[in-house]
Amino acid sequence: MTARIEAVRGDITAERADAIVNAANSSLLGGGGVDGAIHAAAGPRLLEECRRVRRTAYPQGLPVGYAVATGAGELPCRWVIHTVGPNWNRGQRDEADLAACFANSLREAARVGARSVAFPAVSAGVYGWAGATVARVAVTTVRAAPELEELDLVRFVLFSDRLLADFEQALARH
Ligand code: AR6
Repeated sequence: MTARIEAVRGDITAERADAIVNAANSSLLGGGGVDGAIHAAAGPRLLEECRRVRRTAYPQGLPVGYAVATGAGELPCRWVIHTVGPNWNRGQRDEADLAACFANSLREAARVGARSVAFPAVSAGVYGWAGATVARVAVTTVRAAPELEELDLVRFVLFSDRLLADFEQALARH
C-alpha cells in the first residue's frame, strides 16, 4: 500500500493527522506565520520541547532542510515535525534544500510511527518562494519518498485558494 496524497484548503492547526509539519526557523523558538499559529494553538509545552531539542540535539539551531519531531502540546495531532525551509529573500534558492524539508519530514514521520502527515507550503510565506515552485518541489519529493509505503495519507493544507490551486495543478502534472 502507498499513501494517498491530497491537497485541501485549511488551517493546519486543526488537522487531525498523526503529525503536522511546522515551517519553523533555525531557532525552533517560534515566529510568525504557520509557526506562530502552531505554537499559539499547542501552548507552552511545545515551546518547552523545542527548547529541549535545542539544548540536546541542535544547540546551534536546526539547519535548513533538516526536520525534527516533538510532541504536540494541546494540538489535536500527536507530533509536530519542525523543518526549516530555505529563505529565498536571503538568497537561499536551491530547490534541493526545499526538497530536503519534505523528504526529511517524511523520514521523521515514519521514524516516530505516524501514519498520516499534514504539510503547509513550507517557504511560501515569509521566506518568499513562489507558491507554484513550492508545490512542484513538494509534490515531486513526496511522490518519490520511500516512506510512502509506511504511511496512509499525506495531506497538503493550504492557507489560500491561490496556493491550493498551485498544489492541485502540481498533483495533476507530477
Ligand atoms: N495553516 C496552514 N498554513 C498556514 C497557516 C496555518 N494556520 N498560517 C500560515 N500558513 P510562513 P515560511 C501558510 O511564513 O515561508 C515564521 O515566522 C502561509 O500562508 O508561515 O517557511 C517562521 O518562524 C504560507 O503559505 O513560513 C520562520 O521565521 C505558508 O503557511 C518563517 O516564518 C508558509 O508561510 C518561515 O517562513
